[in-house]
Amino acid sequence: MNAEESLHLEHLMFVEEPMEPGEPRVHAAWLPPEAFRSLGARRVLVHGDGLLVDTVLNEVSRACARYGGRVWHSPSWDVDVDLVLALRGADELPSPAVQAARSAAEAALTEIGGEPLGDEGFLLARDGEVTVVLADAPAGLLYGLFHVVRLCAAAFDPARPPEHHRPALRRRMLDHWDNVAVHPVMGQVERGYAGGSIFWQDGRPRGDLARVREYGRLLAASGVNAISVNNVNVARTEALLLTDRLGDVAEIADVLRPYNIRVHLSITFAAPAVLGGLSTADPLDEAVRVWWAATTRRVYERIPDFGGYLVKADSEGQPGPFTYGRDHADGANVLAEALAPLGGVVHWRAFVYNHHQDWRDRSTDRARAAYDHFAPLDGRFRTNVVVQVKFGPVDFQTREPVSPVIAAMPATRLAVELQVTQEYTGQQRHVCHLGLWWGEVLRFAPWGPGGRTVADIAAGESGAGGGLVAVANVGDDLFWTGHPLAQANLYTFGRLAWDPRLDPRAVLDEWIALTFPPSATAEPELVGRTLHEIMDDSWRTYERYTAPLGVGFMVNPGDHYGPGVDGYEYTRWGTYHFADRDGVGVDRSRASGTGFAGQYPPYWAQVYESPQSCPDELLLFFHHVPYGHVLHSGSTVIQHIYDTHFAGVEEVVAMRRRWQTLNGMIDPAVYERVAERLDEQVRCATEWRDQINTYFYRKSGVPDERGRTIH
Ligand code: GCV
Repeated sequence: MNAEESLHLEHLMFVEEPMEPGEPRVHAAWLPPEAFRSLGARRVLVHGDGLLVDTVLNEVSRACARYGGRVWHSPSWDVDVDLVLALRGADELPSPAVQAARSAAEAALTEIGGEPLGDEGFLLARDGEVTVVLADAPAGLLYGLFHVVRLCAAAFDPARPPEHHRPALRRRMLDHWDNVAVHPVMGQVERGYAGGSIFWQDGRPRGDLARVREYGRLLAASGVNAISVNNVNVARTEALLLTDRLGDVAEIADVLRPYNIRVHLSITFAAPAVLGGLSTADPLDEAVRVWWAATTRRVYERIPDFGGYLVKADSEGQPGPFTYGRDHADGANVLAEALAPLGGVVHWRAFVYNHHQDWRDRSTDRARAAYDHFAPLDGRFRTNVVVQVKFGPVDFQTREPVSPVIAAMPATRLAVELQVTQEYTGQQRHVCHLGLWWGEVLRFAPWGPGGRTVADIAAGESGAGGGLVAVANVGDDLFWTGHPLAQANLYTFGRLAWDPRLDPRAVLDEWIALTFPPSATAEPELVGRTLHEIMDDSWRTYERYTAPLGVGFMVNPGDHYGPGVDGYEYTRWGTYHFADRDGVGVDRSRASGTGFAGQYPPYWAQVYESPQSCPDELLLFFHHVPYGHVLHSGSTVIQHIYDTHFAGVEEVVAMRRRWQTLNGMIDPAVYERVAERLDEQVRCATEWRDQINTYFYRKSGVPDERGRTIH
């Protein structure tokens, strides 16, 4: 590619102008101007009013200004158009042709079932030469617009049958573990791998609201509709966001509102004492109750559509109701009572365990903790409490079983929490596309095959469930996520939260087509194929060179990057693998272990109970077995460890080779950043392979049957 061509590509892939004068241009992620080409070249009528309709109008106007189309805002026009985006409740349209198309779309809706479109749903239908998007509410129009963008020319295909979309999950939320003040150990963003925070800097708002607005656009285009703006570990400065610094939160809410994103806040349970000057934060104390009610009212005076509170209580040193002899239901309910009349929710995290465990004590099992704490409280939470459960019982490991809490609280609204930020999956230095993994989790049926799934539980009856939440992976990095390919994890989270039945590979296709638009990419087919080859299986590749068979936490303590096989083995964190000269793994059976397997409904309790029926990929999570134990795959445990670690590194080397074939075909800045990171991935994967293989060879004394180098 010559200099002029590369300048041209950069122009198409970055947002039009630097967001602040003098700032470098930020990568446009999945909304480059070029992704709007098909829409922007058409005649578009937007029909309806309101803040979100204005957003739609602005998006369409921007696209049309760039690509030569035209836009009208009804009702005063009698025009011929290619696309109508209309609110159903809005008046008749003056143009007979356009009104006819709109009526035809109404008829199509009746034909495909006539279900209400709901607060966020939309219909897309064709009538003759016109594409019509109908919505009952402005948010539906916004999501309909981004659907048209995603479909590109296909949205205008005369043969396209009518389609009705509405989100399966009502709340689709990202939690930012962003600190306002830089934390001495965790920095500006806890577990952040993409630079600083887009919201906060050195104790103050970062002040770049244009960047926040751009973030809102990206989230809306993926389907996300809620964020929390500060870390669940709440220190003194962050606590003040609830009161003295509420204006800073309101500013963010104002900027995100046009994208249908509601803002939530992590609060400290000790707030009545640390902010309110009370002598206690006991949830059953009348003064505490009054304080929460008054404080919450003030929040809503400032932010009328405030989402609610997110709370990490009695967990890893955060204060909570245990201090006062109360339980989690007491704690959550006092906040819920304050929020209920104002339409807010409490997201109360179930990530509660003893982080001062004695490694000598084999009777305590961290995997059991969330269930032991929360399952007995089922039915005690107010209806505006959402208990937020990490998808696995331990802590976002590369492979864990699905948390048994998800099936244990039928009378409670549950949200399932995923981790987009790659704390344990390569920290955005490694390609690790998580869509496939999340798809597996969401489709898991806790009562056995064919039964309700994790996604069904998060959706709840008639959408009343707690939804899906994930820890965000963005920062002030030029590519948003450090590793440009990690943008796909963020996009995929939003899309799966909108519709958990989507095939993650198809979602990746969408992301590729938007981020590397065919019209701006040399050899788009080759680029798409290569990206699939690199990304599709990358989570499994990561698993291969790191954590075999469901064993977790063989990482360096503290930063959790790179191999540290015994890093957590003699610590207080409850994360052990128990490798000795004979075998490895944690016995969590009922018969001889910690009994964790018994926390599942009968089908899975039985499957996980015995090493014979336990799936290979979770064997060491549930059982301590000899190195010679034969897996269902036919390999022994020790040979599996060797084979997967050798294979994992080979796959990473192949990824790097594949990436090199894209040199000159895509935006050079993206190319270079990914190339750099792949070098690091090869280095780090090699280190993993050699340390893990050597460790287990030294423990077991069993040589590799293929005689490869183990140190
Ligand atoms: C925000 C893990 C992480 C912590 C994180 C915690 C949580 O333990 O390492 O950084 O704290 O999870 O989910 O609260």
